[in-house]
Order: sequence, then C-alpha cells, then structure tokens
Amino acid sequence: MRFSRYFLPVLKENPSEAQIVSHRLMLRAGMIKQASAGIYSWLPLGFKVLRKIENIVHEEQQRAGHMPMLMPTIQSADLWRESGRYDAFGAEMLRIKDRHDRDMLFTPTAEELITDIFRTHVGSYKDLPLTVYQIQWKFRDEIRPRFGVMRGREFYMKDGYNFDLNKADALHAYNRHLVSYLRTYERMGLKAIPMRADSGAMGGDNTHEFLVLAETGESEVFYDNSVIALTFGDREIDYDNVEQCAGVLDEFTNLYARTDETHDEALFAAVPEERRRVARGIEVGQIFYFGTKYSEALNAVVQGPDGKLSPVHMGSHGIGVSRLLGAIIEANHDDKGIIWPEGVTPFHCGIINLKQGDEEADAACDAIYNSMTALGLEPLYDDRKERAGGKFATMDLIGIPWRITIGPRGLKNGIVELTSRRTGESEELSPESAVQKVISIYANM
Ligand code: 5CA
Repeated sequence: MRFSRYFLPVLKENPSEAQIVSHRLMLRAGMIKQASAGIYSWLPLGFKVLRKIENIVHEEQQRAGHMPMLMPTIQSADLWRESGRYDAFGAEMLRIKDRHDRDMLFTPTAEELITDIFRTHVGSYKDLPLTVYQIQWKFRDEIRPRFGVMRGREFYMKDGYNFDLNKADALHAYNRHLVSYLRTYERMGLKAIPMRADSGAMGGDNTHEFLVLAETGESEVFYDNSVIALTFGDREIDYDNVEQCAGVLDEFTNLYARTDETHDEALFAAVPEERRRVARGIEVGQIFYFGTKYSEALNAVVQGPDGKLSPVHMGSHGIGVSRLLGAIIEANHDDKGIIWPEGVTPFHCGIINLKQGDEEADAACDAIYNSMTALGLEPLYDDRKERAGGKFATMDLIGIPWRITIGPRGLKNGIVELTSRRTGESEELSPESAVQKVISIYANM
C-alpha cells in the first residue's frame, strides 16, 4: 500500500475522551471512530488488524476440528423465552420490535439458536461429537461502555458450541478448547493466562477465563507467578487425543490463578509468598462446560448406543475478537505508539523514502516495494512529500514492527537501514538483504 493512497486519518492531538492507552492509540492511529457510545466504525487500518486476528482464530479453531458457520445477529425472542434467558439477561439485551409487533433482539450470544439448530437436525450419538463456531457481531447494552473496543456495546466475538453424548466427552471438548486458545493467543504475541472464574449468565460450574495482565484490566486477579513461564510453544498436539489435551490443561491450570469471583484466600496462602501476585487483567476469552442446562430447557436430546434418549451435553467458548485489539495494544506499546506483534501487524514492513522526488531514492523504494509485494508481504510505503521526522513519527505511532529507510546518501554506498520498532535497533544492509531479512522474519507466521 502506498501511503499517499491510503485512508489513514491519524490525529496529532490526544483525544480527550480516551482514558486508557489502547483507546487513545487506536483513535490517534486512525483505526476506529466512535459512531455512538460503545459502537465503532472500523477504519481501514483497524479493520486490517481485526481481520488478522479473526484469521488466526479461524485457523486455530479449524486446526482443532471445529466447524465455522454463521448465525443471524437479529433473533426472535421465542427461543430465549424457552430457555428462560429472555428475562434473565435483563437490560443488557437490546430488544427490538419488527413491523408485526413481534419481539426480536440483537444477539448477545447464541446458545439458544445453536441448540435449536441441533435439536432440528441431530438425533443420534453417531453424529457426535460436534463442535461448531462463528465469528459474529454481538450486542450487549453495557451500563458503562468504556475504554474503546475493550468494553463496547457492539463487539465482535468468536462463539463456539460443543455437543457431546456425555460429560466425559464434553470435558474433552472443554480441554481441547483450552489448548486451542493457548495456541491462538500465543500466535497473536499475547500471554493469556487461563484462570478459574465464575460462569455468570452462561451457567455451569466449569469455566476458565483467559486473562492478559495489564494495569488497565477490569478484573482483579490472583496468581502464582510461575504461570508466567508456561508457554505452549510449537509442540505438536493431536486434538483428538484425550490424555494429551487433559495433560496440557493440567499443566496450565494446576498452579493458582483465579479471578476475584472465585478467589480463595486460604488456597492462595499456600503459594510460596515470593510467588504470590495480585494484579489486574483483561479478559480476552472464556470457556464453559454447562452440561445439559440448555439441552434440557430446549429439549435437545440424542439417542445413545443403548437406544435411550438423553439431553445432549454442551459447552460454549468465546473469544473477544474486537477486544483483543485493545488488549494487544495495552501489552505492546511505548510512548511513541503501538508496537504490533508480527502475527497481527496490519503491514509487515514500513518503507520510508527520505527524499521523495529524488530519482534514485524513488526507484530504490519502488524496487523494494515491488519485491516485497511479489513475495507475498504487505509493505506500507510512505511516499508522501513530508519531512522525514513526520514520517518516522507516523510509522512509530501506527506500530509497524519493521521499517526500511531509504535515502540518497545511503544509496551512494549501496545501503538502506532496517529498523526494529520494538528495540529501536538499526542495521545497514543492501536493499536485497534487507528484503530477505524481512521475508525470513515472517517466514513462519
Ligand atoms: N456464550 C459465551 C461463550 S461464546 C459467552 O458469551 N461468553 S462471554 O460472555 O464470556 O463472552 C466471550 C468474550 O467476549 C469475553 O471473554 C470477552 O473477551 C468478550 N466480550 C464480552 N463482553 C464484551 C464487551 N462488552 N466488549 C468487548 N468484548 C466483550
């Protein structure tokens, strides 16, 4: 992309309505614009990152064997009356009437609708296990929408639903989700810690939230500091392997890590004092096993191998896709702006022309731009006739992790400069080696 053609309305001033750094930076970097309280338009740069995050979620869900589908945002109230949640959801549910005066609503989650699909089409254990998911807009009329996309009213969420014959199978689905979520967040450059939590409006007593530590997080968390060192890495996982998934769950959840809703002072006191931590975290996902709560209410039954009918066991699993942008920025920024992890960056590399209009510099920039593009990378070439300082500041603000700087002086010696946004370190390289280095950085993404 050439900067001169891109729609990137960066703000010079700090917007006064933003209380936390991620909200401020998303507004300044021209990623989002508030449409009304807790509802945002996604401008091209923000939309690009949203898509990157969404793609990682899709890839990891499908790697775990879960099937993508899509359900409507506007639903009839009838199913929600059947489950009892039409009243239980209270003022958070946005209620709408259609022209026939029928009660409709904007989906805050989709347990009811998916259970209805299931009961219509599945009747036998032979069709199990089954796990489907969607990435779809949700609406919750939060009493205090704030912090930009972090606590929106309209937000983008991955919601997945598993259907299993019995509790043991459903717990395997739970474990499988925990494992796939660990991979998902790591690919985004995030440390998200699974913590025992409360199940709230979803129900059930088996639930973990995934928390990214940040001072601006809305949840208070208590944990054994040894959880920080646990990483999933590039280990091979067979998602059908019950013992393997259960082993990973044990490894990642047997140290003390809880949100304030389930915190237990006595258990916490058993953690060696030097490892006890009290901090704040951003909830970027949650997994639930709630057994037959919805299948009983909606009469979703399956026939077992013994011919008997029983309500199907279920769980649901959510990732806050739009919230993740805020969480990633909270965890990756400095006083100059955002620092995107390579896995989610909107552009792979910035190209800065120090002397736009200089024949040699323009040609060198074009050559780098074209070879990167041909190799499948997306560079952002700042081809504006602007001061170099302004170009650097903008590239730093919008957080592109690598930058190649090209000017007539370096070109005389056959070199350009490759700079890491995160460390600030620069290397002088030939244009070809600079491109090769950037290619190799992204080779495994
Ligand atoms: N049905 C279940 C699992 S799909 C469910 O809705 N779970 S949830 O309520 O925990 O939401 C899933 C994730 O959506 C949360 O972990 C959080 O990351 C995100 N989320 C929830 N509310 C908001 C909101 N108001 N703004 C942005 N993200 C939100």
